[in-house]
Amino acid sequence: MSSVTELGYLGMSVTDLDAWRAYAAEVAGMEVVDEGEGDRIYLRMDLWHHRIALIKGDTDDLAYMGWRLGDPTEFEAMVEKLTNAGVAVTVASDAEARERRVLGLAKLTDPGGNPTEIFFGPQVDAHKPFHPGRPMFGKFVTGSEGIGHCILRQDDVEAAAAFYRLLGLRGSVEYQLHLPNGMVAMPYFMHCNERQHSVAFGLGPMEKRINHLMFEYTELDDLGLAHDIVRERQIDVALQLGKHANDLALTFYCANPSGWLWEFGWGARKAPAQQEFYTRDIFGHGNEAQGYGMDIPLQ
Ligand code: MBD
Ligand code: FE
Repeated sequence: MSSVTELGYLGMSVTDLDAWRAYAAEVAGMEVVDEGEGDRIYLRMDLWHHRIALIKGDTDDLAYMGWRLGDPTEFEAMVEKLTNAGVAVTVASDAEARERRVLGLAKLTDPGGNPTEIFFGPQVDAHKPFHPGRPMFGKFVTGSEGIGHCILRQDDVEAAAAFYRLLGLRGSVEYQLHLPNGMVAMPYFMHCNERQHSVAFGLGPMEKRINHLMFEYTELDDLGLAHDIVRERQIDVALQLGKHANDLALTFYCANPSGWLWEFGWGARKAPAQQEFYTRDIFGHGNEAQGYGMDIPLQ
């Protein structure tokens, strides 16, 4: 059975490209690439042409997410598997694949309505060293673990889990969180490689398609430096520094220029072979700035 191998790229619709240029480079340390197209800039995190496309638009939200397959055979097998399961999949034109800097591309929609793509053969600019947007001690954790993880809006958690299972991800509920209103939130986490989770959902209703993107530094000092810069610039922090019980990553969540969250992290463990669940995080992650959909009791 074919399976996606990583969350390879993201597209984001943004209203303020200039604010994003500064944030991505000076706060996160990503490399900004502008090829003069006018309506978009790219963010590099490694040798890939890009990992994130920022596309000027009327909304500040996820535009699409790209799941990688190993080669054309596995790509075709996935298109067939999805089609047989009744999922509408459109194989994209060569022009559309070129726009994404990949060899092959198909477009579909997940049960939450999130534009989803599968692809193979990303353009890797191996000749062009990664040049961070600000000094960095180390690098971003990518490689076989992909870009990071996303928390997505899904009204029907079961349907979402079935869809991502079809793509080849595995996982389940990893927390039972008792909310002040008496309800229990049971977020669902799924993985397709060593990254502990590449996608998660089930945190309740959300205004946007995406709550946060998590990415990871190889060096603790880069997380500390990013945290200093965020505090210095007085950027909203929704969840303070803390350590998650599931992936053991040290992270904090701060607002990006689109008004949703980026989770800056370091030190995650690898995906487990078997499932377990937790009732709280290990330490920290106190709620600070409200209104970003992360007003949940993790500590
Ligand atoms: C995560 O990355 C996360 O975003 C939440 C809410 C819980 C555990 C790990
Ligand atoms: Fe997260």
